[in-house]
Amino acid sequence: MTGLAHDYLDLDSLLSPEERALRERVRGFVDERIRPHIAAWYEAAHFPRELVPELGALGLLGMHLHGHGCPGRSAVEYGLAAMELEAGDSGLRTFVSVQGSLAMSAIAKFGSDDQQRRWLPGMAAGELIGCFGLTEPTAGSDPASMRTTARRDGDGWVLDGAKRWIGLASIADVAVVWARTDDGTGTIRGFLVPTATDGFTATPITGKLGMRASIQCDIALDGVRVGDDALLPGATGLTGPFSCLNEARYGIMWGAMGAARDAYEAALRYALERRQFGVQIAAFQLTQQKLVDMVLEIQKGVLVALHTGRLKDAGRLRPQQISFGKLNNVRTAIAICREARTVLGGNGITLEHAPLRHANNLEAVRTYEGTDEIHTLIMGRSVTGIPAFGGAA
Ligand code: TGC
Ligand code: FAD
Repeated sequence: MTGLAHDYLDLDSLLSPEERALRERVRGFVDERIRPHIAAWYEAAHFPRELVPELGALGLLGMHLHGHGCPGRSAVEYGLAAMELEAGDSGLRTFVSVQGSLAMSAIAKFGSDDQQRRWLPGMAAGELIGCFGLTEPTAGSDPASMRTTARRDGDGWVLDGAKRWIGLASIADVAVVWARTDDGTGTIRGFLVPTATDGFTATPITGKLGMRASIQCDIALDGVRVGDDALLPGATGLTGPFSCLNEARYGIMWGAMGAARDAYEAALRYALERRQFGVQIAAFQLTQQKLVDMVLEIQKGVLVALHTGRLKDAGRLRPQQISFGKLNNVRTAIAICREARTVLGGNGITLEHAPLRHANNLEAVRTYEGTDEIHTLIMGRSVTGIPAFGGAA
């Protein structure tokens, strides 16, 4: 292994000392608290809930939000943290993403002062957990077709419907639920539903072939009665939830490169040790081509993420530009992880090595927060001016 093996173009030189220091802190946490246990957690389909307060203490929950106990770090720092966490496992990055970018973002962007005071400090500390319910059994890529309703009832609201694939719901204290109101226009609004409310049930989805060290649930909303103080006052229409998706999609473009880097490094280490036909397999031209292709794509993907982060920190990032990084980096990361698995031969099929675990996780990552197809169509609409989502688009 040479000096160029880990950062070929010296992209580190594009980071400030503070950014590098934060990255090293998260990397150290992943090495110490996640790496030694992740294979066992993954096999047992176990989410290590005990890490949640530690993630809070590290300042990783709602880390780019300001006020109410949130750390107020930059978008680039958030991205670097996401990259390190996902080098450990996508399940841990997705926890931080759902808690910080989705649930906390919704409260920070659209909540009242009272709502922010009630929920954000505890969520930033990891004492309270939030989830974000947009997707439904029959409304995935097309949230505009959601059927969950919010009916005015005296001073409050009654929610009825179902949500599917909702991260953390069974361990959450509060659910951000998006529902169609009966105000005559059917406008979509967001509600902060304490999960202990009668009629709210979350059931973990089992049998997953990826994202096993994390929790996703079916939610049933059966006459869930909440007060008017549960309504997020600042969000009207789909722009509300979509603005939160922007935050999560941004983090994902960094995270995917973390998984890819970890898979590449596993392949490189193995190729330098493993011998066949009397030589290290790293001495085969075909193996070197695989490793070099990985280096090319990881470095390009990190550059895309870093540039996107700098645009975000400058307040110049447009949602359509986030689709570039989400689509490119996740698609690329899956290809890298699968190629890395081939370098490991049969041993790569086991949980002893990370690449196939990462690839399986990334199947979920490429699906949530907008599938490859949806981000292609968002970019296609931006390039041509023509929506091609089908239906009434
Ligand atoms: P469309 O007509 O395009 O837009 C409706 C309104 O929303 C506005 N808007 C946005 N605002 C902010 N950010 C964005 N990215 C926005 N995209 C659209 C838009 O301007 C419009 O506003 P207004 O005022 O004119 O009404 O909406 P559409 O219904 O045609 O949908 C377009 C499409 C397909 C792009 C959208 O539905 C979509 O993105 N679908 C994908 C769904 C998705 O990503 N779901 C994610 C669920 S959460 C999750 O997966 C968590 S994973 C865990 C983790 O993050 O780790
Ligand atoms: P569908 O929308 O049914 O898509 C099926 C296929 O059809 C896909 O290939 C899709 O790209 C394609 N397709 C759909 N529309 C078009 C089109 N117009 N043109 C071309 N192709 C199209 N949701 C939440 O709200 N909160 C969460 O916390 C959350 N966490 C998740 C965690 C995991 C692990 C997973 C797997 C999902 C999670 N989701 C969450 C849901 C996720 O956002 C949806 O799975 C995703 O939006 C896709 O919806 P769908 O699964 O219903 O697929």
